Amino acid sequence: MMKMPSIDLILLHPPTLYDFRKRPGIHGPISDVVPSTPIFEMYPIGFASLSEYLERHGLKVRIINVAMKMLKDEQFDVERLIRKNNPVAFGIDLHWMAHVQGALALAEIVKRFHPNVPVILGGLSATYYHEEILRQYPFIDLVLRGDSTEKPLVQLLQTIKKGGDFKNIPNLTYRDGGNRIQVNPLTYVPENLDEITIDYRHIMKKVVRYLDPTGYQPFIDWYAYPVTAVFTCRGCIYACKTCGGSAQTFRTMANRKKPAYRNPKLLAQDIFNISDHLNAPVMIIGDIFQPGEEYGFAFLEEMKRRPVANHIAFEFFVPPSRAQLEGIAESIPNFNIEISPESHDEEVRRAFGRPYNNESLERMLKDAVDLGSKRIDLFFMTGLPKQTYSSVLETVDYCRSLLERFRPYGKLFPFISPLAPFLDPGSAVFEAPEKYGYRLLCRTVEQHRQALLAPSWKYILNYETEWMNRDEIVYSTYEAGKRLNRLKAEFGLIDPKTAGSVEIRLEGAVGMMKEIDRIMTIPNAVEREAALESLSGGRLALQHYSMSTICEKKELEWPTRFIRMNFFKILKTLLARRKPNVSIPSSTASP
Ligand code: B12
Ligand code: SF4
Repeated sequence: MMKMPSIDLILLHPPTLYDFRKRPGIHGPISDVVPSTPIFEMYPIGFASLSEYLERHGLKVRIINVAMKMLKDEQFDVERLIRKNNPVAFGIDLHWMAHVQGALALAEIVKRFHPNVPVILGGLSATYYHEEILRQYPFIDLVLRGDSTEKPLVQLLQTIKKGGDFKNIPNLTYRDGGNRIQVNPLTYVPENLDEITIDYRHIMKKVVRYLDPTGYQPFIDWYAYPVTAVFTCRGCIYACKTCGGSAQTFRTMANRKKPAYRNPKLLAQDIFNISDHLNAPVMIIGDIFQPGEEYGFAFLEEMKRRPVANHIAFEFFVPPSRAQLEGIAESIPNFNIEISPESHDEEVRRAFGRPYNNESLERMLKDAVDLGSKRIDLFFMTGLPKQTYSSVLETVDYCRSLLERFRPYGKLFPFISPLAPFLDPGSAVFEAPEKYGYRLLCRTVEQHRQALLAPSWKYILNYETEWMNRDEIVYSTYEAGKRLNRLKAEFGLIDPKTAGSVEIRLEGAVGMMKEIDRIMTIPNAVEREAALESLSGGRLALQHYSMSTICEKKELEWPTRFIRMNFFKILKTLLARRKPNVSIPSSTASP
């Protein structure tokens, strides 16, 4: 008799490049300002809401972060993992385009061992390329589109289990009996996020159920630095030109006409739940004032009722007013700020789509310092419209002027990183590159997949601009990184030892990139491959030069308490039965 699967859905998170443990390559500083390594081992936060929602609707779900398992254990056998698991369906994220090679490779393995088990792809990039994916890759059966797939996924799994027609499942693209691609309308687009929850208590329970802390681990250092995130929204009102999550992109790609927000009281409750269990920082994703001041202040009022000791990090899309910052300071004892001016040059910033000038940015910095922000992170980028090599370096000069001005504060951290590896599919620039001065080097899924096999991030980049070619984007990034690193040491933001090790790695990376450039000019492919294989220091050196080359990962960490987990409370939660945090707490009526 055939054994019934005990799990309905296994969600797999792939590495960017499946063979990263074998293929030499410098993936570069593409992940230096996010917690992941360049294989982007962080799974989409939506895995957590999918798992919670599906389980609440009677389905059994397991998350396996394959990228993390491969990263942690050089010998980890992916094929064995896939072979021994036999769920009703496998789900793989192709959310970030950077995972295209890894996601397809993993799907192929799944299909090889389980030809009759449906393979579902989801995420923003899968949404953008849904038809092309089903046309080109027979090992993918289904693509579930949109920024919100919780409800359609329940329907899909129930249909797979009980049998039935796929044609009534919203957001689904599939092959019919005649092998024709059917695209169901993308009609499931929730207007708010009150039914959807990211609940870390749920994840803790699953870790115990499957005895698999690595499979659920969000990024490599998470257990040492268990930073968490809460979500205000899906979608965005802004129109940054290279962003695949802009208002315009979500409209055309995900049929979202306006962002969906989470009720501010539920948002506060999400933070309280985290704070009960973890003493680490919480990042609020999405500017709390994006939905309007009323939303931001309603959230802050709620937070004021129960001040939490955790460091709370706010990201702002435009500089908040003094009154807004005062509201934060009154409600959150330890607040941190993140903002991305992208460039010091107002013309570049405007061309990118950020609607504010340096005066308002600096006014905000001053207010935040006055009001006791524990730390302020400024993010700048290379590869922007109208940005030249010298403009990139002038950004570092601007950082110097800010550091001088706020020297006594000592907690202003500038970062610079490249727009890499890919220009976001579906972004305004991706759709009309010439209009914005860009030259797109990859357009199809296959082109991106092949690009990821290149030996250095210079050759992976899917674009260049009228103002900088790939060489200039790459080497201006390293040069700016070097100068910024020195600046941080000079202003005491990092110790000389850290600065020294970053500089050594950076110089090594540049040397290795140049060596790869030389090898790439060898016309004979076999000789070229052989030369790449024999690069000095081999694969390990290449890995080494891909990590923390323009800044040290630790520089990103917000302050945290020494004991980061409340083990007693965690144990209590694991033993308790729990109601999900999806309806508005009764003690707090709507705003
Ligand atoms: C928050 C955020 C982050 C957080 C990540 C949080 C997380 N773990 O998810 C941080 C800051 C770490 C981050 C990093 C990166 N990000 Co980001 N990020 C965002 C942002 C601002 C919001 C994302 C969001 O709202 N997600 C909510 C929804 C849409 O996704 P979700 O809940 O996770 O998943 C739902 C669906 O996507 C779908 N789904 C997802 N996976 C699957 C799988 C299956 C099987 C199914 C059925 C469904 C499904 O269902 C889920 C639930 O309904 C967006 C911009 C935006 N406005 O959207 C950019 C965005 C997603 N990021 C982007 C990029 C490029 C990156 C980086 C590659 C940048 C870099 N070079 O460092 C890294 C990758 C990091 C990694 N994987 O390790 C691009 C992606 C473009 C593209 N198509 O490739 C975006 C669109 C815009 C941007 N440029 O920032 N990011
Ligand atoms: S980069 Fe701009 S458009 Fe994209 S999510 Fe951030 S604010 Fe919105």
